[in-house]
Amino acid sequence: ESAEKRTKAERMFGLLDGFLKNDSISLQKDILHHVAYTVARSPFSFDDFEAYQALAHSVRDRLIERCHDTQIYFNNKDPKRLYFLSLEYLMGRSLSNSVINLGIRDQYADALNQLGFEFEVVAEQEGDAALGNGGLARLSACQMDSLATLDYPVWGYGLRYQYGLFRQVIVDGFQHEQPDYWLNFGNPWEIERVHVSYTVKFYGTVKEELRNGENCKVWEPGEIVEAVAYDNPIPGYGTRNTITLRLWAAKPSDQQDMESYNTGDYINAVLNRHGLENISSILYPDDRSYQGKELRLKQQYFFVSASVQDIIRRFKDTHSNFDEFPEKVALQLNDTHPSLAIAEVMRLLVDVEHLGWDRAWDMVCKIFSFTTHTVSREGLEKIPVDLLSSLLPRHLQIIYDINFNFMEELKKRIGLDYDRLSRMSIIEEGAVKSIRMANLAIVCSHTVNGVSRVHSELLKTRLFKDFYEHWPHKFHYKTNGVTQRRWIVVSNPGLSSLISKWLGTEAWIRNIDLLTVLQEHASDPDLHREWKMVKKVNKMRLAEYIEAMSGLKVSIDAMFDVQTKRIHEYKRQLLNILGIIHRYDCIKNMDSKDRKRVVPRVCIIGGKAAPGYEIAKKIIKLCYAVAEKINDDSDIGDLLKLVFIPDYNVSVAELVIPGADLSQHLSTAGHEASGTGSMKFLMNGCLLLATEDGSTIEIIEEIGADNMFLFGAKLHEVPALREEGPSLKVPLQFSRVVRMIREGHFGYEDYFKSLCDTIEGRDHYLLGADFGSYLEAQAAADKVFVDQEKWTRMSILSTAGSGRFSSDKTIEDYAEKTWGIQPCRCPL
Ligand code: GP0
Repeated sequence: ESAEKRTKAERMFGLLDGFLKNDSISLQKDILHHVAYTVARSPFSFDDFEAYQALAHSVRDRLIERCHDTQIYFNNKDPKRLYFLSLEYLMGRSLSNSVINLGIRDQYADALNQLGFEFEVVAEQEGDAALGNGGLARLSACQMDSLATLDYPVWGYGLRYQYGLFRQVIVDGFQHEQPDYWLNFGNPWEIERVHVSYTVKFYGTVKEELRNGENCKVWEPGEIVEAVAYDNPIPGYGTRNTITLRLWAAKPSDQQDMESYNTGDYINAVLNRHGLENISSILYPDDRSYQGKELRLKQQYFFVSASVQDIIRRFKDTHSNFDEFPEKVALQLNDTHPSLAIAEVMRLLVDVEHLGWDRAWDMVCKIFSFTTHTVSREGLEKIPVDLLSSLLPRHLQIIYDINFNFMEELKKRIGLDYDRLSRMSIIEEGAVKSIRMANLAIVCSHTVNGVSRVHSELLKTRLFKDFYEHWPHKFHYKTNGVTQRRWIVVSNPGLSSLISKWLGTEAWIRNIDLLTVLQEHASDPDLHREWKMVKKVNKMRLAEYIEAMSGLKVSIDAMFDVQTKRIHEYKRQLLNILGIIHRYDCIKNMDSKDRKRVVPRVCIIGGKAAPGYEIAKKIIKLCYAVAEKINDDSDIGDLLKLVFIPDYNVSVAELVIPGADLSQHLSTAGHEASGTGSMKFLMNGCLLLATEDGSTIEIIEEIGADNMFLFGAKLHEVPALREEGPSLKVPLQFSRVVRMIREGHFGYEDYFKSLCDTIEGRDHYLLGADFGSYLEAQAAADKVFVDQEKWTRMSILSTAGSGRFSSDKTIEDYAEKTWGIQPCRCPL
């Protein structure tokens, strides 16, 4: 029989004629084939979007091929695998990134050319996959790219939201939110796996049953939903390895309530169940605020349960018992959002696999690790016990049991110190009894880390001090990073070829340490000339975008000064705007001789405000109001322009970052856990104007304080300044610009009143205290900009020193110290 099987396999292999070919002719044939049979258009007439679709499908075939080989290889080797659990991924576009990582961008560009299309134009047709909010979500995406490139055996898990992050539309300067129905035009980057599906249960009751003489808990659910897998291939660069990001979508299950179908009300029975798909429909747009919403909790559990079932199923495919489970499986919790996975693993091992509590607990303690991205106690997620008890009754019991054991263990160590016990408890008593998700994650993880060195220190000394004293060995530090494949090679092709030319190799794309070689050339006039040329081209591209979007013409000789990120009070976009008003006011009051000495600036601000965050929305409106005044003022001309770029997302970032001269990172010291935008600007040779906060502290160590513009109160100075409250002395210029807003210089004085009130009186984020040194740093930037040679040198040194902030570094660190995984490289 096996001989028969073998001949059959041989025959099929012969039919497939080996691997897909990547020469230009084969690619052209392939694209046309997809135009005709996938897009179903005439190969003699198709437009840019159809070309994109066909091209994407052609790339998809190649990704599938590699994905398949990678999985077969992993399955044969059976290495320890990492499972990365995150509720958010900001992938942006996939086309350019994929063909670059596959190493066939030029071949595709050539093939398209032969067919009468241009690669860049076709690539522009793709919409963003925005399944996340901000830094945390883009970090997951960068880390997936590094995990694939470094050949780690990994699966990413997440949710396939039907609506990604809202689109920001500005009407009369006010933010409006519109749904992002990104799947409307199809998604060639995912593979629907109709056979990979799991049932996920909600509500109901827990009963006790005697099974084989043992007391077992049996959860009888009140609602059942089906989770279906959608696999998104993530290709590594310079390797055949292509890993999978598996996203779950909710579908009604055919296992539930036969009865409701028998009542005769067939139509309503179907419609009611349709609502279940809503679980995976919307991404919550609030960056770091948790409102104890049931749907959000449902999303978390839905994604976690499907993922954990999938992980256990995969393990059982090749193992007959659980002995090796902790040696083969590592689970990474990206913030607390997926931490119900802990209770879910316990439930499956105890109630379904019947391993017994102690054995299951021992395994849980070996497999989980936890990254927190927040600095403040208010940023920590809590789940009301009432909510959990109705939605997931069995999980609540498990969490209570974990907490009971933990409290008993603690008492043995520290005695009856009730204050401390209640601070460390997973359960928070009080008006609303709730589960502290971070405490749950810390108790059950072997490793806990923050996202920069200073953040990790703050965890030990403030946020999780009690836990650090109890388990010092659990606390590690990691510094975030970003992938140079996306943030240099894809988004800044000019700089990318320039670097390769000067280093004489493209190896830096995999081995970022090589970037430091640029330091040797930092004063070379030839490099300066080419470096400035690249920046100029990128600024032209950005200027065209600004004009197309807003009608505003900007001069590319001006300094492009950029602050793009989510709008938050602590990130202090308001400080930037106050600085711009001050600059405007100064220019207005100058004589023509002094005006000649002003360094022209184009100030660019962009970012989304959470829909319910009123103050953040007012900041956006203020930006528009100020822009209207300045941009229309003929006294000012090209000396100062202000532009707000609407709907900032990954693809807009790819355009904005390479075109920036200066970038601003203004968080009040102690508030930005890490910050990753700064790393992208740094890689692209933008100079940073920044506070000493989060990862900036480590950037200073790499490139030196002389190569950036630093300002503001330091971490240790912040508490005393806050103490002073309304009696704090602030510069006259500060009061003057705030008065201009209050007095209606930019209109809408009633609307802006509450905004001004946040910075006068109790100025929690210390805009007044930092204003003076902010202006000094701005003046220093102007001064250097006039000296283009110095500026260019600093710019080169910024890129040259950015290597430590590659996510490749971060991932290697996690792999070795946290996850204990090894590369597993699929042969070419
Ligand atoms: C942190 F708590 N971050 C949160 C959150 O809810 N969302 C989010 O994006 C960010 C941090 O603020 C950060 O400092 C950090 O670099 C990023 O997570 C990734 O660790 C800057 O955005």
